[in-house]
Amino acid sequence: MNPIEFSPASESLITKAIIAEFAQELEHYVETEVVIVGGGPSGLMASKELASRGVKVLLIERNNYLGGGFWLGGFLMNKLTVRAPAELILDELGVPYKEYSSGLYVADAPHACSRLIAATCDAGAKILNMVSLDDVVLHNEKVCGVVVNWTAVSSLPRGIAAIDPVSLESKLVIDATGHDAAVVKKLEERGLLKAKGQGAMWVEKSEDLLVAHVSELYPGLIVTGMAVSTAYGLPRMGPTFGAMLIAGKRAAEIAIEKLKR
Ligand code: 48H
Repeated sequence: MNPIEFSPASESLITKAIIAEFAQELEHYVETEVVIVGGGPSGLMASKELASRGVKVLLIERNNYLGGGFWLGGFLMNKLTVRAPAELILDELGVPYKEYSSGLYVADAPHACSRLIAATCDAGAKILNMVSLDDVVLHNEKVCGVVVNWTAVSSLPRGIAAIDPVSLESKLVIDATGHDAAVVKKLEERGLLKAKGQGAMWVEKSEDLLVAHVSELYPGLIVTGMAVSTAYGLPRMGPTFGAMLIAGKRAAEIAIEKLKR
């Protein structure tokens, strides 16, 4: 085998490449059309749909990895399920699956999750990981952006890291933070709305209800994924993900309608 010779580069050149590209991109995304908070299945799906339709979208994720609960099916077992008609989204993403029983499909969670992440990046959505929601920007009773900090900073006690966050402006914000409904909670803390809290398990009812409730919960704030259950008090569905994928698409459709007005 011929020896492989990498092109020359100094240590400082590598550092400069990272700083220059990151700073330029961040500056560009300080004002966007849509900020999506949470990179689980619903947030990724919403980001992919919006970006593929030419919307300027920024996805914020507090972890270093994307995917949220989509890497595992449930109970630490990495097979995920979707119920019809959500297998059509697996088709769109090119995820192989098996029909376990009529209308119930099983796929490898790592395969499905990595395909969804790749599709989101390919569509042109920009991602800020290791960044946590700190607050919302509110102008005249409308959500106009998010206040964020590095997750490493927000996880430290204020006595050690009293470092102010920064703001990112957007026409719309989508809360895709799962059970936490972190953006919704910021409005609740101020008495602007009241989240009902997630209901108990009832698979048969849960997914249809969740998709039907994806909506603009407060001016400028759309909720999707499990945040919808928390906001509206809907039953949970356990480890089945069809509603997350379809709710992400639905959130993107609502956002596009709002952006047109
Ligand atoms: C930045 C944040 C913050 C924050 C959270 O939990 P997720 O996978 O959310 P969904 O709604 O897309 O999917 C829910 C699904 O995974 C699930 O849990 C189901 C179907 N449960 C049913 C049941 O009955 O239990 O992803 C949310 C993402 C995660 O990656 C978080 O790290 C991120 O949001 N996140 N990012 N700032 N404050 N809070």
